[in-house]
Amino acid sequence: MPARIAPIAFLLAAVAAFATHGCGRSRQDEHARQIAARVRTEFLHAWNNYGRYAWGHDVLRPLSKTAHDWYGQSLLMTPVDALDTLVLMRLDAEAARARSLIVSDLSFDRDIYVKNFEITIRLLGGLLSSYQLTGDKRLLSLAEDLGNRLLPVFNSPTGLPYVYVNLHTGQTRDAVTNPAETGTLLLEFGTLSKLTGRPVFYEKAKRALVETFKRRSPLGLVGESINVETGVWTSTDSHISGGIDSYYEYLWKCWLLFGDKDCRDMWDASIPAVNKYLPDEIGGGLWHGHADMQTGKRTKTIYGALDAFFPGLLALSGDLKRARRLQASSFKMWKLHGIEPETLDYKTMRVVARSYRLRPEIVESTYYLYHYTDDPDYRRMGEKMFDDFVKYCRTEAGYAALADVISKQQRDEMESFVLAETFKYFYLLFAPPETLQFDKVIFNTEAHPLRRMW
Ligand code: DMJ
Repeated sequence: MPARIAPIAFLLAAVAAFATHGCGRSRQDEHARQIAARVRTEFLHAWNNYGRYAWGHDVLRPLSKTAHDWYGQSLLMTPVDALDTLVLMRLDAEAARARSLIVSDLSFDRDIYVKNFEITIRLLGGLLSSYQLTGDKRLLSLAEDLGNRLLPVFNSPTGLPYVYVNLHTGQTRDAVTNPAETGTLLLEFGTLSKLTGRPVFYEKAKRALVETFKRRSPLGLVGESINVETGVWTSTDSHISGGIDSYYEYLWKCWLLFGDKDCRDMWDASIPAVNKYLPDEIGGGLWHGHADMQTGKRTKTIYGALDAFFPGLLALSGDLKRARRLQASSFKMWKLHGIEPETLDYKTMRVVARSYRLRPEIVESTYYLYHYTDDPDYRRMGEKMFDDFVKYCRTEAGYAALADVISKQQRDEMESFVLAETFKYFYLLFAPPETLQFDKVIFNTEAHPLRRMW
């Protein structure tokens, strides 16, 4: 090729490649929009059936088409958990109806013992994020009233919260808890402090997080259960699964949301131990198992639906290499029976706990990984998961958990997190990025986006 023609040919080839890539990209985006629309339709199917059979109650039971209230009287668990998803999906009429139900019917002055952790992540988190999205001050007043009623949980000798508190009397009960329940409060309580100008919420929740961290072992690991009166561990099993999971999540996210350096220091002091003692390399794949917090010895080779949040957290904290590898294992777990089990022995690849509770964690991680890598494989992964989710869990009246991922037998359960989290993360994975500006928010552990403003 003559020397003068070479640059022109190169330029033309580059333009053609760019056009093909651009074309491919817009086809992919168009496909993604179609899936986002399907997710929205399916979300609406679940929401409308909640409305038809369980309006005003905590949750819908999708097989019997009945309602269930966690504590015998309703705290509007589903509407509060679902409201910000309704807003993000631009389901404006439904959001307005949910909001008016909440402001007219929700009262926390009730003589019932509630679980502090669940009420904080679902209701306090839901009210705060919906307040920030809508500007409706009544939602903030409800959040503050709830925050006041939850505060007595911290009145233990250690400052670690009791498990239950009576919303009317302030009495507490159940001293044996775990790091997830003691350490997954600061995003919500801290946000409440910032929005009300009352530091007490931040201080109490932060102390609980610090007191948990202070009790880590010399290796840097925390255990699975702890007594809030003595501060002594009652189980030394360490892992990233249920009971510990979101403790790590909040160490990092509280640094991001509040710029609280103590949180970053606690994360920095904790994550090397997690990366050292929990990972297992099996057949070229990376898994995370259990180890004893004192000795670091492997105790179980179990991984499950709850552990699957960890790739997302790794990605958020900048460890994309590990995040990608662990996500590949989560997806392998999903594909084993066409939908993920609650737990799996990754050494034998046998299912240990057979249920699928419509959990969001694997979808959440897929969303984070797609955001950070822009790799279309993560959308393909998400599409496969969404297809399976619809295929096995859709019912005439909503979405039902599976009692058994092998037989695909359904169970009469649709937790509020299905609408708060599972559908929201599916939607955000495929929706245009301007639906929610990722870098402007931090999701609490129930997928309620809290605005980064401090
Ligand atoms: C949710 O309530 C939260 O994500 C919590 O952190 C863990 N479990 C469920 C969803 O699986």
